[in-house]
Amino acid sequence: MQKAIVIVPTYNEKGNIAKTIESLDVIFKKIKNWDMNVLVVDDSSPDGTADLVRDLQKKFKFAELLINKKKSGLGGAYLSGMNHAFNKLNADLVFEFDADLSHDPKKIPDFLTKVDQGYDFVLGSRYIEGGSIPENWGFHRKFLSVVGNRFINFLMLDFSIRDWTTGFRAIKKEVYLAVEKEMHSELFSGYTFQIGFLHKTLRKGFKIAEVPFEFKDRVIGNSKIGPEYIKNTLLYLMKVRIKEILEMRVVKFAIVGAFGAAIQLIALQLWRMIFSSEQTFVFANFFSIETAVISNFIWSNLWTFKDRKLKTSQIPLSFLTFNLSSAGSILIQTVIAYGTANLIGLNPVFSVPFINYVVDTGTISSVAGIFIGMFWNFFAYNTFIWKKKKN
Ligand SMILES: Nc1nc2c(ncn2[C@@H]2O[C@H](COP(=O)(O)OP(=O)(O)OP(=O)(O)O)[C@@H](O)[C@H]2O)c(=O)[nH]1
Ligand SMILES: [Mg+2]
Repeated sequence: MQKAIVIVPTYNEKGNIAKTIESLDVIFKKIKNWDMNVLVVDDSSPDGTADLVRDLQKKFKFAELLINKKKSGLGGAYLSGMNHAFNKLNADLVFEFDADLSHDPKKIPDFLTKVDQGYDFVLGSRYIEGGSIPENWGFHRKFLSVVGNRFINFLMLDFSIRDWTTGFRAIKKEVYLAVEKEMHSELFSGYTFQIGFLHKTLRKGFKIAEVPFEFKDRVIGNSKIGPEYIKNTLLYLMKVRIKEILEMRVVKFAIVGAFGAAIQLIALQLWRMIFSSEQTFVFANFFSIETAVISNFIWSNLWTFKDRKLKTSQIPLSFLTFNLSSAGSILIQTVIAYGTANLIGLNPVFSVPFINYVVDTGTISSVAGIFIGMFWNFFAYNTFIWKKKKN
């Protein structure tokens, strides 16, 4: 039989822990296909939570206790708890479960069903059908929780998960082993642990499911969560997303291209110091284009396609191809402009208010030409110059 351990972190939960363990016992008795256990992780709570747990252990044989000498924060408590559960107690699955009666133990069998169906990570969700947050929460708290989670959806461009910040979770050993090494940072010692762990699980391609539950407010004891929690969680996710977006090849390509356009304008001014007459302007123009092409080639090789970096011996031929590709892009733009002027004519389409700028079919075809030219370049770089390495 597979072993599941419900990890319950506690800090000053003397008033709640007995009830929590009793209610877990009730539900454990109904679960037949999993070996169910509890691991309380107490950070030496000054209120003596640990002593009470030791007392309870006499009656509830499934309960283990792990004590951290110092207060280690929620993330610290879960990391030490998971390490103990998976490596010492041979768990196959752990639950994250609050000691303050906020999480409904009756939902545990639903989590197990999802795991039996092949999911690796199950979230107790307040924001899917059947789930809820307490009605008595003030507007402020409701707003932050609901809007915060929807904001995370947009930030992640992922709408499959509804409750990113929930603390009621089931996590398989495989997930823990894959993610754990990246979690030992000061950054994850507190509540950022939850969003960090979930994000990394998602990125590693594990199967995630949600089951609904009705979140109950704590009645006894104090919430340890502070306002920094929301700030830190969102800051963390924004940083991660900016990093992820900057790592996307198309985004790098666009940045290199924009940088190249700026280089071209600056280079034009410099080359005009040498080719200063009207007759030689065409040289200044040509050399400024070539300066930008060289810059684009270098940055593409060092950054955009750094995973497919060219060998020194490949550079001359590749640089030639790169020039041909750029020329192709200019040709595309010219053909589109020429075609538009000759076939449709330069007719006004609309005028921009305040600046009285008239957008005509010529403007539109130029913009379209730039995009189609960029598309061509990106295609050409990928297919002819920085070809995907065969493995
Ligand atoms: N071991 C340990 N447990 C902690 C720590 N901080 C919080 N906890 C426990 O983690 C669980 C969740 O903490 P709460 O303070 O209830 O935070 P919350 O549930 O997110 O917030 P509320 O909605 O206000 O209840 C509880 O069981 C706490 O006792 C900590 O530093 N160490
Ligand atoms: Mg709580």
